[in-house]
Amino acid sequence: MERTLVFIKPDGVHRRAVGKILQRFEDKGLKLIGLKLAQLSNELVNRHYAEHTGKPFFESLVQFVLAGPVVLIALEGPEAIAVVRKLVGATSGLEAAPGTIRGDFSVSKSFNLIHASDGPESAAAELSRFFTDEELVDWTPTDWGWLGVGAK
Ligand code: 3AN
Repeated sequence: MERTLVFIKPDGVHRRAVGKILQRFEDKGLKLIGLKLAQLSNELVNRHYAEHTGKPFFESLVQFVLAGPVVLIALEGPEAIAVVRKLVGATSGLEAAPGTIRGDFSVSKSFNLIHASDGPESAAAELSRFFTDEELVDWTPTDWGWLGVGAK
């Protein structure tokens, strides 16, 4: 079982796509364990995108993510990190496959609606960057068994 961090970027919030995006994760069978709307701080966004510092798109990326609230989402499920990345699709909406979130909602490299952790280390770091331990809720969905979670 894995946990991963997703946030819907300001374009997704402004475009009123929050419900549709959350639905994709619920439909797949992932468990929602954390959810909140937040206006991120400049400091937090800079820390989050630190690996892109100095790249040509860095300043516009930071301004874009600061340009409205984001919806922070923590999810749990079998192989959740890779499963969520597949649901999200390739970075550019121009390249992302139809059926993925970016493939269905984006025609842009930068206005691509959503961030998702790309590995176990970033998932752990990002979950603790955006949620306190108390904000992550441990619970068992009643349909977990019917989704085959835990089955061989
Ligand atoms: P992903 O979000 O698919 O993991 P990263 O981590 O390579 O992609 O990039 C982080 C964010 O930086 C992307 N979600 C996108 O908003 C922005 N970005 C990445 N590459 C470009 C680019 N070539 N032009 C504009 N924005 C970009």
